[in-house]
Amino acid sequence: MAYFKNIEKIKYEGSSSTNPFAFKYYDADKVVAGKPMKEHLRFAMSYWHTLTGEGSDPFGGSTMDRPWNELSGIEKSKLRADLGFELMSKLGVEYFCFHDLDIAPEGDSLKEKHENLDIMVAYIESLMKETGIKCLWGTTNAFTHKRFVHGASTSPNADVFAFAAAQVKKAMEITHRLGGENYVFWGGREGYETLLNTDTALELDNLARFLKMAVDYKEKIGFGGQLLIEPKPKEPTKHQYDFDAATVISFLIKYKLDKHFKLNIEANHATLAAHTFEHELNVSRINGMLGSIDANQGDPLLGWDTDQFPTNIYDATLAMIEVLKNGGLAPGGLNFDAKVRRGSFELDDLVYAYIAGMDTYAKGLLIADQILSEGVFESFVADRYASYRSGIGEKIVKGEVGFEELEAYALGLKEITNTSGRQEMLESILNQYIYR
Ligand code: XLS
Ligand code: NI
Ligand code: NI
Repeated sequence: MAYFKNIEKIKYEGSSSTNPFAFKYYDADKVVAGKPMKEHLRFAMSYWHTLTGEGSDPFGGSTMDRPWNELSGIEKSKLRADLGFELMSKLGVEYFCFHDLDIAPEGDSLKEKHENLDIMVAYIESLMKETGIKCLWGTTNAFTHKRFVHGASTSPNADVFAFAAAQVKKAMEITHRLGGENYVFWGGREGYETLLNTDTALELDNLARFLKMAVDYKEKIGFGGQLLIEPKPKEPTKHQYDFDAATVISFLIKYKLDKHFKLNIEANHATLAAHTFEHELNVSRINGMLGSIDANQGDPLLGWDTDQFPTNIYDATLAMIEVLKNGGLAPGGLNFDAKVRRGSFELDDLVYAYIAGMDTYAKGLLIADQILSEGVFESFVADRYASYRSGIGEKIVKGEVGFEELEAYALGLKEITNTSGRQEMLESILNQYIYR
């Protein structure tokens, strides 16, 4: 059955098209920097925001007009899956990402939860076969249910730690069965509200113990997917342990887990951490840890994770520069961890939202490719650091001098001359690339 009745497969029509149901920049098979756009971007649908989000906020309930509104149980889950796969097929989105709780009803016990998952995994498997759509990553929802009120692997209650372990075990098994290319750990409620009731040292050790168990189990079942951690500084807890890329990387190194994980960077989480998105991508990339992206955007006037569809070309361009420099994202990809606004409650709004997000990143990719192939910024940067390629700078880089030699050198200096950073000139060149 078709739920998007009046919508055919969305096609690329070019930037002058006025058809709202067409791509203006995303041309899946167009070759850019040596490979088709779709291989650079590896777009994924977020199961939760797209299929289970209801549009509620702290002041009001559901607004979304969805064909499953009157249904419950497995029937509801199946309808959601059908609609999701129709949407992805029509958009040409080749991957999806999911939490265990998104695809099947929770049930009254862990056993029932597992059984519901098995039914839905078989169902989704058949839709994947029919459509050729693949799983980018799976994850676990260990934050919605009240048992996770104080966290999951960082809960003070060992029973909760055990329950979360059972949940991740199962979620990893089903991700493996669905051919998932990655498995994500977003902290959920792994953080704290007040030091007055918290043993942070034990909680962090437990978080590391939990991740080590996940690595061991992954190896045991032969799951070849990449493990990813998704940093976020706050929300739902005031202090999330996985604050930002730098914090997560040093945590992983401290607990000797760094060889087993990469990072899934979310744009809105970067801005909540008071960083730019490109900063978080850059920190991950230069440490060899950039694994995947949750592409969304926040609202500069609101201080929470609004998870909006990305429409800012400037940000997408700077992000795609990092992705290209990273040599791509695979086996990661670009997941739209984004939801339509509460007022955009019709099914067509989902289509408009994905078109907007996909076009934004496609345009970002095209601009980033031009920037990198012309090398303007790179040659500026290379010149700026020229002092480290000869003379005293070269000796510093090669480790040939220490404080004594540097003092002797500095004593001989007459005057130190700096050159301008030319920020405004560079920003103006960037605008030229974006607007030309
Ligand atoms: C929440 C996170 C979440 C993860 C998956 O803020 O972004 O959606 O991506 O658990
Ligand atoms: Ni996310
Ligand atoms: Ni988020």
